[in-house]
Amino acid sequence: YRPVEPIFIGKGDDNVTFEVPKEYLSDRYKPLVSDIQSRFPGSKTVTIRSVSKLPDISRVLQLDRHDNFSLFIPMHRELAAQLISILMGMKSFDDFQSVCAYCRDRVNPYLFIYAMSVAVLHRPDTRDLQIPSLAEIFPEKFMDSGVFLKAREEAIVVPTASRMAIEIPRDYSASDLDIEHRVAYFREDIGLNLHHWHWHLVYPFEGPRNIINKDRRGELFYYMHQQILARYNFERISNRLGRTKRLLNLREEIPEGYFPKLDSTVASRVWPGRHRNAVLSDIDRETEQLQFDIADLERWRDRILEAIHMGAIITADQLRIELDEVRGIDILGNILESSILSVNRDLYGDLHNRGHVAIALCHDPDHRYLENISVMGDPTTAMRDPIFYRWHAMIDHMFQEHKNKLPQYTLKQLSFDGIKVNSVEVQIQSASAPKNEFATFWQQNDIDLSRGLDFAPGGMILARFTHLQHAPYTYKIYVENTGSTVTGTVRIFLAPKSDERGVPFLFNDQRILFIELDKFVTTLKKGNNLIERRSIDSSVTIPFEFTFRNLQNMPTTGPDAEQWNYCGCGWPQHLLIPKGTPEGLPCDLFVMISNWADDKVEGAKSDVGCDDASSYCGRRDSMYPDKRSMGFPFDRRPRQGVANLKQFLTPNMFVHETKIKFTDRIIPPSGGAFKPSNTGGKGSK
Ligand code: CUO
Repeated sequence: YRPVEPIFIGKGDDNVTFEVPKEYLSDRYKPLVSDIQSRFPGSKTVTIRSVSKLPDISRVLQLDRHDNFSLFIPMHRELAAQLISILMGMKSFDDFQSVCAYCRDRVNPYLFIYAMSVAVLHRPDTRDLQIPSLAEIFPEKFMDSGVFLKAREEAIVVPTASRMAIEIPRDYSASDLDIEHRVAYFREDIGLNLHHWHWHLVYPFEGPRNIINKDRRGELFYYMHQQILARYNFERISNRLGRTKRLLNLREEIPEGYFPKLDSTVASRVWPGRHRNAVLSDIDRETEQLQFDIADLERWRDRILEAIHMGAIITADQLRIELDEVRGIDILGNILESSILSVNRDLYGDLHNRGHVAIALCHDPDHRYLENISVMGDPTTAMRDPIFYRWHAMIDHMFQEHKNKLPQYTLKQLSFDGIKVNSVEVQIQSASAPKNEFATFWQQNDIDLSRGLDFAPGGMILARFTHLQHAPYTYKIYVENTGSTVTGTVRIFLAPKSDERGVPFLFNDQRILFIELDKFVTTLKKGNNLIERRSIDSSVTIPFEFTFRNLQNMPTTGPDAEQWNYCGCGWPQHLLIPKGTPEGLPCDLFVMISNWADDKVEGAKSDVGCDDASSYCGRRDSMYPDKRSMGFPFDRRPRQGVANLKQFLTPNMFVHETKIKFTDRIIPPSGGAFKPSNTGGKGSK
């Protein structure tokens, strides 16, 4: 049973078959067992033993194997939650593996992989199992469907040793007639979409409460998506586009169309597109037991805004809870998303999730054409569509309304007595490169499709994709400490200096465009200190090998393997720096050192095996490792009298003008699949 193999055997070893108990086989396959076994001669056999009592999965089977699956559709996520509970409830690893094998050929594949991935991620006995990259299990969700026809031809005709990588065209989803296409390289980036899928895998909004209830998950929902928007707007400004506009009027035509060119092999359908000027409608689809109106979305939005402006929400038990500066954003995040931690789903509804659904089904709101969800209905694909950012801009604005009501940070809260940042430098790894200039360009890399495409005669089939990349660099931060030895948190951010018209930003507009580049703790001795930090060590990103989980190079079992799973969540290193412009996009590089004594979190574990991307993804089994509000110090309006960034600065902060210079050249893959040409890896410190 090859389709099961990639889940549990991480080495890309095709010679493994799973021998499942006969009663597990579906009726269709029972007579074919010996024939199937004979197709894999000499393979290693893993015997699955039967569990004493098979769980009842009849409800989970209500989603047909050939339907699409959307986490945003309540019925689907309820089924997923049920399967997650079943898998989490298996007492031993053997039982868990056994029930997975039982479900594998019965349950909808998308639903199965999602529920199983959540379970693997959260079960204590499966942490050392490696989940292959979703881009390998379901490559159809990440690239132009045209690639698969070519891959089939290559697999069938050409012997493995002579195969060539199949290039994924760079401009396959639209032409330059659509100005939004200028940022398609970002929206359709494989690593970016993998990050989003992983984030939602680590932070599901429905399922067993012990899985959902992670420290500050509501706040992280706000912050991670706020940073997505800031980064998207940075890319837009790099490409002479205006910042994304909120989707304010839900009854107006939506000017942005999107045609993804993705096929679903599971659902045997192409993913629907959305033509220009589409209009949202009330949704009433019996098969998915899905019925809600645009008026519901408007009502929820207005109720939440009213709560924000009143500064308090009403719980289901009619209690009033203040949206204060410590817990307010977290409560609001769970309400707005919404997750099962929402304190009152009856009153505040399910705004963000249902918005995804209304957009994802606007081409067939009553199911008359038997069409499936579009890309907005799936966290794996949603970020491809320009409307994702407009919808999230609307959601983010609501969060900002709350933030605007909070007290401004005082000078005391922002300062760090005795600490002065004297200078900051950025240097890319090239002796001839000018200081304080980031360098971006295109890079090609390969991904193995053979796990997700079950072609005979098998073997590796590479797809070659082109993505944005930057030259690795080092920060040098010069700090003076007039007191005794202290510990500080270094916070590094970057924002464009000017808006889409070339007009310098006012602080209050620029602050929400600052993207976090790094955050780390360091010791500052008395006197002068030089802090050096490499871009590849960023607390925001995961290295290229984590994004694509290079199966050849990765541990498959043991404690080392554990971190690879959780670490699938993280901004891709290759997108750490936005594209910039050929002449060099002027930016403000901001560095702040805050007092770790005020930042540290009692109970935050420091050695949890996966701390590569904690800024956006948190830390496994640990409190979020920074007590300050996420986005600090840019998450609130500035104190009175601060109009620009310079006026905002206290001595423990420093701003340096930098440029991002983009060169329109493509660096080819540096020999074989997955090898990053210049990103290194955190393990190589
Ligand atoms: Cu991540 Cu709308 O939440 O997609």
